[in-house]
Amino acid sequence: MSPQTLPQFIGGERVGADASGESRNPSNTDEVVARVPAGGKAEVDAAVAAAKAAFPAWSEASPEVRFDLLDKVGDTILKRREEIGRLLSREEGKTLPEGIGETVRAGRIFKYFAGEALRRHGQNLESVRPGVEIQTYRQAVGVYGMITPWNFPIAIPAWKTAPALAFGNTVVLKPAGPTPATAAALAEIIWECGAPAGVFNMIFGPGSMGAKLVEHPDVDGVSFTGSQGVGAGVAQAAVARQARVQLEMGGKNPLVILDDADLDRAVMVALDGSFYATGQRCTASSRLIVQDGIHDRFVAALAEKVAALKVGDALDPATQMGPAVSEDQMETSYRYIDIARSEGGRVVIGGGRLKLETPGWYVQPTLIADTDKAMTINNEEVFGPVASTVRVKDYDEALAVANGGEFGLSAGIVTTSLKHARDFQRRARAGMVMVNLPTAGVDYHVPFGGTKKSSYGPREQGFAAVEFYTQTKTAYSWA
Ligand code: UN1
Repeated sequence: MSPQTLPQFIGGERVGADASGESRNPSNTDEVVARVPAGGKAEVDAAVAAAKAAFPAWSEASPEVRFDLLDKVGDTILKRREEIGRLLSREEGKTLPEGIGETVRAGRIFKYFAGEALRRHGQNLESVRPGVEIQTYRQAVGVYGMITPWNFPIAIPAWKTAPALAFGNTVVLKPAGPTPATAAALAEIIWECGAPAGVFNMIFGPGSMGAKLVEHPDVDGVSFTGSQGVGAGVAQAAVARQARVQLEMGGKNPLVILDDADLDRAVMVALDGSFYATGQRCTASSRLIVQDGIHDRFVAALAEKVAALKVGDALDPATQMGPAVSEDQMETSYRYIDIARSEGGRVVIGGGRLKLETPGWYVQPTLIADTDKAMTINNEEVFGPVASTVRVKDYDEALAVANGGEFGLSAGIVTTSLKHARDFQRRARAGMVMVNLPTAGVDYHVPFGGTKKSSYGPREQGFAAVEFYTQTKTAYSWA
């Protein structure tokens, strides 16, 4: 398949296809998926100016106009799920069912936020003073700058863009380097479905371009999903000029398995949470905290399933786990496996390099047992198919270990005890808690986000998104 050449999407014009960058198929690295223009400050300035110029008309358009656009975008994505899902899997490396599943999720997100555009978000209140009435409005904020990661190359752009547009804002989105073609497919659809010029812009370029976007004085709000290190800098730059900012970053998500757990359920939950999507989810279960009595049976049963996982080309129907997205990510996994070994972890399964017939960034799914909560492997995010186990004596110790560390995105427990499940729901220091479910794989119509260093600012998604993408105005009147 010959590579696509992508343009910049700025103010209704497809411009600047100089094609100096590229994305590759991680399942077969000989294959270039797309050639990408390398933008810089000029593209950021042009896109922000276009978004700013489009804001007054878009924010004052009837909510029905915004409903129609988002609903149509959602329908179009759903209709083209096979084709876009295939492109996504070819470019990102998740399996085809995962690629199609993510595409469907993106379509559903647009349809959800189409509805949000029409819903009542303001209030009428009585004043404490006679004759005075109060109304609150939820008003659009302005131009949003968005920086999105490669691991959900259509769903994350969707869950930032759809609410921004639904509530009357305009958007400049910079997608991640490894997955530009998938992001561009979304841009094409938003434009084809009739977004007025400047309402939605997408620009491609290096990380420094993202920094320019965050620093731009006409960008009123910034939404970022990516690594904790980059996120901290994004927040600093945004706060320095009092722009709104929201960050979604890493996780080191614990999955607690208690002695009373159903073993099959525990294994299924851990396998999905740790290894599906090649472990490249900020919500992945990477710390398996296992009670003494079930520990050995659980590790043996999980190892058996991990060993049987078929790793291969993302588009091969037999594949159960695709490659890492890039050479860097592959090397990161192997580096952390080495560190875990050197600190005393026991590699139960995987751990070696994986060479298949096609040249790809394949990683052996790896389970490391006998690790201590203080080890590097239990404190730093790997973002690959690597999980470690920590043995604990009882629920209290499990909760304490789960709550350790810098992150607090998602936390899970597998148990048949209502008492422990409820207690964990209340006391796990995480933004999302899962009982007998994987830590990863969330619904699209409810809030998403974490505590501690996992997240910053208002929650994303579902009914929470209105907080970040609108500003409240309180109006008083006397007549
Ligand atoms: C999920 O677990 O379904 O980057 C979504 C990530 C998260 C999204 C996870 N922001 O992995």
